[in-house]
Amino acid sequence: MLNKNVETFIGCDCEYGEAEIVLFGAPFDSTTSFRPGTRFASKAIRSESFGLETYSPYQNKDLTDYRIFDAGDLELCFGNPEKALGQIGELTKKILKDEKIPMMIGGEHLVTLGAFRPVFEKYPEVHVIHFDAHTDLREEYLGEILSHASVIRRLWDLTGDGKIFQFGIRSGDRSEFVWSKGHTALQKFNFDGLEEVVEKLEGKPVYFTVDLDVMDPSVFPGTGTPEAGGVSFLDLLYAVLKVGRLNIVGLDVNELSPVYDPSGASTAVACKIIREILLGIQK
Ligand SMILES: [Mn+2]
Repeated sequence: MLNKNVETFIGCDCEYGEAEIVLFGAPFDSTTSFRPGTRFASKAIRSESFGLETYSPYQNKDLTDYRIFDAGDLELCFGNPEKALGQIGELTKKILKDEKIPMMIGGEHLVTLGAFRPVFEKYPEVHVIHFDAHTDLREEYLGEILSHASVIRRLWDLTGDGKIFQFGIRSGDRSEFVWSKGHTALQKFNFDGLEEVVEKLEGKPVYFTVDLDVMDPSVFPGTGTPEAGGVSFLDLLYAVLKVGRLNIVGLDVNELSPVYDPSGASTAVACKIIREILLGIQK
């Protein structure tokens, strides 16, 4: 029998109606401050995912045992962040309405705001776990409040104090670190304290956002704003597995820039983390 040429992330080929998780790409990088290119990430990730096995020896689970639908990429409006965020929000809203978990592949980190708005609408008590090298807490960046450098601050506008838990952070303006005190829980450099946060948030709805630049540039150089002093692949993997125990109601992985990945290794790292996240959130 012949099949249509439709490329999905490896092992994510169930029908929409049956899916528990819906994967989609948000190829948007209009507010990237340093080196753009994340708009190419979701396509590269789908294509390179076929270099992976569907089976994870870390978790003894296989993607083919689960119901994951890959909706492909949104066609987003470049140059108009609010419009693009609206498009992301509409799709996320539909997925949530159908009682499925949206998992978005960015794109630059601003796309998180688009997916988070309808998640917050559905779960006003939602908490956020944020892995990143950067605080992303600026009130505005170069006069723009919608920026990949201010995305977590925009999430805070919605959630208020005490709901956002940041890990791996090692870069930001001094004022962002000062501001974070009392507003977010910010763990510098690593995942210390994650276990306690996971215990505290057990059973509560959680949105999980992973900026892949949380990893060290020696592991993951293919990103727009590389930041030395990051975590290893295994650090991130074990952290992801801890977060996977929670009631994840929406999530995203962002900031791979294939343009800066001539060896393909960063894309391979991104694919593997996505596989482990998809398997890790299965109960
Ligand atoms: Mn970052």
